[in-house]
Amino acid sequence: MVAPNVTNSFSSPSSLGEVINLALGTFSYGVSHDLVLRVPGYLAKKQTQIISAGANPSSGLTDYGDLTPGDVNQDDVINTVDLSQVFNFWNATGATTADLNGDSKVNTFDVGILYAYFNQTAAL
Ligand SMILES: [Ca+2]
Ligand SMILES: [Ca+2]
Repeated sequence: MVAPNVTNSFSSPSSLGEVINLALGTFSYGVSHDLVLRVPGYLAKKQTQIISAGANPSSGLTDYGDLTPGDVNQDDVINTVDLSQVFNFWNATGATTADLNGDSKVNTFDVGILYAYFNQTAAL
């Protein structure tokens, strides 16, 4: 088996997000809340923000920073379960969360990405 080459082989989706018009009752305005960004195939990432009425933030976008690829099943850890899901979609084409580098194919490049971040967990 050829060693997967993960250098420059994936691009992160946009890590910018915006929370718009949160409903009162589930949030209190003017106090800090933990906002969790979940992107299929990536570890979730948390930001703490003071929520106010209207768009949050009031201008611009929240920068969640770089996202970590490899959490295929979205359980907040990159492990053998994710690896098995990559193998379940082996040689699949098209959109799937097992396609970690976004090239529409599930192959050794995706396994390489998963191994690069193996055992990492979401900091929630
Ligand atoms: Ca996982
Ligand atoms: Ca791929």
